[in-house]
Amino acid sequence: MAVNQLTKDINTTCAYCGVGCGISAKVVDPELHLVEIKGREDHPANYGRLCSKGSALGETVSLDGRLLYPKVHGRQVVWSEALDELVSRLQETIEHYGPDSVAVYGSGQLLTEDYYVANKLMKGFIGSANMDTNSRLCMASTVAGQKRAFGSDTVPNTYQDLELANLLVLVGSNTAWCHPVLFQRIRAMKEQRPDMKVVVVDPRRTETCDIADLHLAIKPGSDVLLFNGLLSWLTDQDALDQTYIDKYCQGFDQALEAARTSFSDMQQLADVCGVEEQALVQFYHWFCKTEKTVTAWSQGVNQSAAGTDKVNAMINCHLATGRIGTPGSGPLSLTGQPNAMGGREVGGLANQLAAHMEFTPEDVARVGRFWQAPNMAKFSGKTAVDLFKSIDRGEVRFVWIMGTNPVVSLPDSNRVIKALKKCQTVVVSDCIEHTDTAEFADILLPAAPWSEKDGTVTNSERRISRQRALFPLAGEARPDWWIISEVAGRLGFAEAFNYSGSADIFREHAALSGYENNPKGKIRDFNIAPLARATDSEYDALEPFQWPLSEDAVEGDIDGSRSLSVTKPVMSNTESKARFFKKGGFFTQNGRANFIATPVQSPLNKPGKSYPLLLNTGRVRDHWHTMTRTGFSARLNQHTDEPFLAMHPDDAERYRLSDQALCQISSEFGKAVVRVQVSDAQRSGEVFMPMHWTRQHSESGFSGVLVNPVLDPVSKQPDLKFTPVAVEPYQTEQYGVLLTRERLAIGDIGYMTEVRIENGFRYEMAGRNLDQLSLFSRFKPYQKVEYTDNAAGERRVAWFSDAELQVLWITGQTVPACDRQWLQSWFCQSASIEEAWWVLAGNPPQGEDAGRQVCACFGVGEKTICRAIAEYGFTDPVQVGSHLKAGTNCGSCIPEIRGLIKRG
Ligand SMILES: Nc1nc2c(c(=O)[nH]1)N[C@H]1C(S)=C(S)[C@@H](COP(=O)(O)OP(=O)(O)OC[C@H]3O[C@@H](n4cnc5c(=O)[nH]c(N)nc54)[C@H](O)[C@@H]3O)O[C@H]1N2
Ligand SMILES: Nc1nc2c(c(=O)[nH]1)N[C@H]1C(S)=C(S)[C@@H](COP(=O)(O)OP(=O)(O)OC[C@H]3O[C@@H](n4cnc5c(=O)[nH]c(N)nc54)[C@H](O)[C@@H]3O)O[C@H]1N2
Ligand code: SF4
Ligand SMILES: [Mo]
Repeated sequence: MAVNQLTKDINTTCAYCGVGCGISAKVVDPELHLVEIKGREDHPANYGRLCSKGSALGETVSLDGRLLYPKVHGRQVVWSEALDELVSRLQETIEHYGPDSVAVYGSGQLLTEDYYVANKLMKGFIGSANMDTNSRLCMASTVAGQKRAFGSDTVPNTYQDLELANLLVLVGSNTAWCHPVLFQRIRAMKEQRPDMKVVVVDPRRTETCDIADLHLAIKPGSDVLLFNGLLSWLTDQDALDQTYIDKYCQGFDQALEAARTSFSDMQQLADVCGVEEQALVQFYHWFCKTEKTVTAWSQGVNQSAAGTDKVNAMINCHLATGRIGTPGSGPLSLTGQPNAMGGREVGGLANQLAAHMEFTPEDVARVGRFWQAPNMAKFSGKTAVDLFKSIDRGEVRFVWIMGTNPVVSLPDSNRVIKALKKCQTVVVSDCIEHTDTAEFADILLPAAPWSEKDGTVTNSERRISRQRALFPLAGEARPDWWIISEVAGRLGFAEAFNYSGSADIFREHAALSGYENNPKGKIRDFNIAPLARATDSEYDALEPFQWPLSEDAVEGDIDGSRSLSVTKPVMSNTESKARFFKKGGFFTQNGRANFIATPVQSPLNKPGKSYPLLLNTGRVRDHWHTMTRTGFSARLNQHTDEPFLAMHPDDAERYRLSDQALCQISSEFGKAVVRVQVSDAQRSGEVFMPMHWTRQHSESGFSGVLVNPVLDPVSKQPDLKFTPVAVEPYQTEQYGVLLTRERLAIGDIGYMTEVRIENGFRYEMAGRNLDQLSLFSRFKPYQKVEYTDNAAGERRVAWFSDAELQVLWITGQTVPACDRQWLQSWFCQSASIEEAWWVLAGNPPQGEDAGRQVCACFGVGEKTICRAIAEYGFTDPVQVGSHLKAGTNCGSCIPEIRGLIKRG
């Protein structure tokens, strides 16, 4: 692998979300893994912008926590031993129980090249389609919905359309926090064109509502009805594009019939959706009148028992108005993971073959011919949730988990744990040594992380970008494609997996995309065939480009330019033209789009007497999934430092809970303990919990144990946003906050969350006899200063070495009300024991208290911002920025600053 030289700017792509921002990285010190990260000015996804997570990538590339050597049953081994063990177990399982007794569970965080090889091995050579991915939890409903409507999994529009639209409808998407750079682009455009309208459809009032002209806080799950109502309204208002419908579509009447019968009148529709009739009419009116309308969506749509129908109900409205694939209008799914789209292109889902092909006899034969595969799988395999159920039932006996942490991210985690405990062979490829899933691995393989691997990823607008290594491979870490190819070689398929590098794999992937894909056969949307000729150096120099790139594409299938220069395709493939379906050209049998009838189904699992509240789960601004990266950055830990349950003030009162108290949440599936966040951004009766915390950081604070494994019947995507739960106060005796310089294993004490801070860790704890925990004995070598207030039941202890505070322990019968940010700053300065009383006071002298961090880039706290607002009477985040710098770099915190201004 080519390792890029010191001081040279390396163009790569962000490791996080599906926006796919271009990064320009400069390695400052390869030994210390120091790198400077900047947004790439000429990357069409971000034009130089980055969000708080992207900007902090440099803080997550150290060797801290890394898995650097293969392990078999916890014992470090050399690669050949690990691979031989893996292969002999795999062969034995297949021999005894057949190919369907083994499975691979992959991830939208693998690079396209890794993904391609894994899929080829399973579906072409092992002969089972039991290869699914965490995209099943993420994008499966969109894939299914687009296939039903367009005949293919095609995203018709581009990011530019978000800026060109006069009406932007954001459905089930917290864009401000989850696709922050797109949010910045939208906000910038809205500031330029104040007439542009933004409608947010989300049961919660999220930070995204900061730019909303209208927020429809609908009842969870009522999106299908909302868009059925819209289709009916568009028809009544004569707002249909009859020519588009007649010429390019089919099934309109059935879809309209289903839409009309799903409600009786506007009032009833508004009631069921849980919004004011007037607000509903406003939304419908804007949609009717605005030619340039984009509907963009994410997990509030996909992760639902009606996810596929939600997708189709929205697409129906775009087809009916002919608003698709034109500048500023169309449906646009915002994908989550950096390479969710690349995974779809190589067929990572169990019901897909490679290069957007299906399990039809023709496609199976075609892919088999191309791969010269001896054992083509002929039918779809097991999908994520069912796959783990099959493991639990003993049907699947060998599972290889790559780049995902299913113990945390799948619903009903307790069942996943039970399944993994039972499974005969669990192989885990990961970059991090300790994850909740790796705990169950028989064989643990060190994969190369973002900063050490080379390949390509595809973002939400079909743009393929190169990811490039910044550092050499650390320890014995290897790229995933290499690991998989070594296994394939040992299984006897060396010839078909004889890759010299990622360029080799990419060429094969590109060739398959164009294989028998021409006007004489059935045309497929995904085509990058010209890149099959790219040389290694052309691949190395590849600039971001949008697919399709085809030499013999057919008129009408896309509306774009076909000229191509492999090294500079971005320059020639003009962005504004890279759209699908303006003039039909759908990938169905007869080329017409399908309207899909979407009758409203009632949920299987509703809140009731035992579990009266509805649990919604999702993301916070500065954490990524199961925290295997963001958990290592002190800066990113400060914005939301503990898992929480957000609830409406009425519910808090009803269940005797106050802000910051601990509560116990239970569902039919499990229990969790987290802190209460009282918030009128929640609808009453609904609570929200972040998905990020795991047993590595919070024994009791993880949501996967609670979430029900209810699936969408079409896409098999789990409904991660709709679980009935009950809450009650968490009864305990003592609370404590512990600051240490070393990481400690606290164990299960009731409630514990670990927060990474500058030069150390903070532990928030609750339980019994906390003072007697054995871990305190390790601080004996230090000098101790102690203060006890028996009346208040409080104890404060500080341990010092010569010139530093080493440990601080504050405990009491209530949550210690000390200023955590300020206390943590003592770890960043020298301190002598004479200063102990300052520290033990727990709070800074008046006026210095910064409060919870809001701006991650410049470390500006909430209280500092509030003081400036009060003192100077600021009315706009720009004024706050010019005074404190807060919000002037990545801008991710601007909605929160505006919220603080509003609060006064
Ligand atoms: N900061 C951060 N950004 C990320 C990620 C991350 O972990 N952290 N992960 C990335 C990934 S993989 C993904 S998939 C995306 C996800 O991006 P988003 O989908 O934007 O994020 P979520 O928080 O999962 O859910 C979005 C919203 O759906 C709402 N919702 C819940 N139920 C319903 C409903 O019935 N209808 C409607 N209309 N809305 C509903 C929730 O209240 C929530 O605000 O984010 C990506 N970006
Ligand atoms: N309750 C609830 N659950 C959810 C969601 C929700 O909204 N609510 N959202 C769902 C969604 S949309 C998603 S996308 C999933 C995400 O859930 P997961 O995929 O389980 O979460 P990650 O933390 O991203 O896990 C990625 C793992 O791969 C490792 N890794 C990173 N890069 C590489 C690599 O190149 N190779 C290998 N081999 N390993 C690598 C990381 O260290 C990490 O352990 O969670 C889903 N689960
Ligand atoms: S929006 Fe932020 S997290 Fe997403 S790709 Fe861009 S910089 Fe990375
Ligand atoms: Mo996702």
